[in-house]
Amino acid sequence: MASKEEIFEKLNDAVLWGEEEDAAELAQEALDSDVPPKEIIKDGMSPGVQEAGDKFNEGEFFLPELMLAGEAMKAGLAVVMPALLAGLGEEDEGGGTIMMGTVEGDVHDIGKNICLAMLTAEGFQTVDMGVDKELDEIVEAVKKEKPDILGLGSYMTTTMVNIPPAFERLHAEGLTDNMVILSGGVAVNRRWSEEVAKANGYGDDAWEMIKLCKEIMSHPPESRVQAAENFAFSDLEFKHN
Ligand code: B12
Repeated sequence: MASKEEIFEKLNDAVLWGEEEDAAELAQEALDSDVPPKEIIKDGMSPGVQEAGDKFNEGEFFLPELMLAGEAMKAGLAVVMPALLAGLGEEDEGGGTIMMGTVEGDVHDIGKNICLAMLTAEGFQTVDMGVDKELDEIVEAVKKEKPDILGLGSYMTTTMVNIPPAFERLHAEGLTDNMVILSGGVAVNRRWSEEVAKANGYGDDAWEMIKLCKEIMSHPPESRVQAAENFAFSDLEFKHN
């Protein structure tokens, strides 16, 4: 039987080279070998899609290759997600509603979907706002769902500029009194989230987002913003990352 490392090497390669069927089969092989779903996503597939992005950046990959890598990642995730969600309720109950969406002009959704699935698996109520969301759509969704936490994602330097106006608008409409606002995605970082977007928090990946959301929801509503900012921006371990 192949070792976990061998499966991960092949699985990351399958994602990188856009081999959908192989990605699904190898994800299943990892599950059958009792590798935890979270680990498969984090170490078995995410490095592969990341490398596809690097190759695209370096001019070695073009859009078709990028699309195939995205599809292969989705094929692998489709196999792993049911197992991830089957663990629902076994973890600590976090409680609270978390809504996530991708800002206008941006259709990347794999990272957001991983965050939402992992948060669901941790016992949070989750709402997927979708991708390419304009300001009005974000405001309407917040008014309708009244989440405890809103996470906006941007995955391109051309769309990150749409996060600050969204937060400003939500403030102006009085919608942030009982809601914590987070920013994330590969285009943004901690310092930008704090200083430019004026978010209450940031998460490098789904795992950090879960920790942050648990911390937020362990506080009463009136102290959640402060709790988020302390956790995301004051911790020396994370600062200026
Ligand atoms: C797959 C992919 C695509 C797929 C998307 C498929 C899909 N349904 O999502 C397709 C082929 C459609 C695509 C299209 C494009 N892409 Co693209 N794409 C990627 C790629 C390779 C991977 C993205 C991904 O899924 N990563 C894996 C996930 C797991 O990671 P993640 O998104 O970072 O998410 C994690 C964390 O960030 C965090 N997180 C995510 N969201 C949030 C939100 C909150 C609130 C928090 C707290 C945390 C958090 O948790 C997640 C899980 O741990 C990236 C490269 C990269 N390094 O990311 C380029 C990349 C994002 N794309 C890029 C580009 C340029 C494009 C195109 C413009 C290409 C073109 N010429 O048409 C188009 C734009 C389409 C559009 N309008 O949005 C560039 C952006 C460069 C820039 N300007 O910043 C990148 C960085 C590639 C590169 N290195 O150049 N892309």
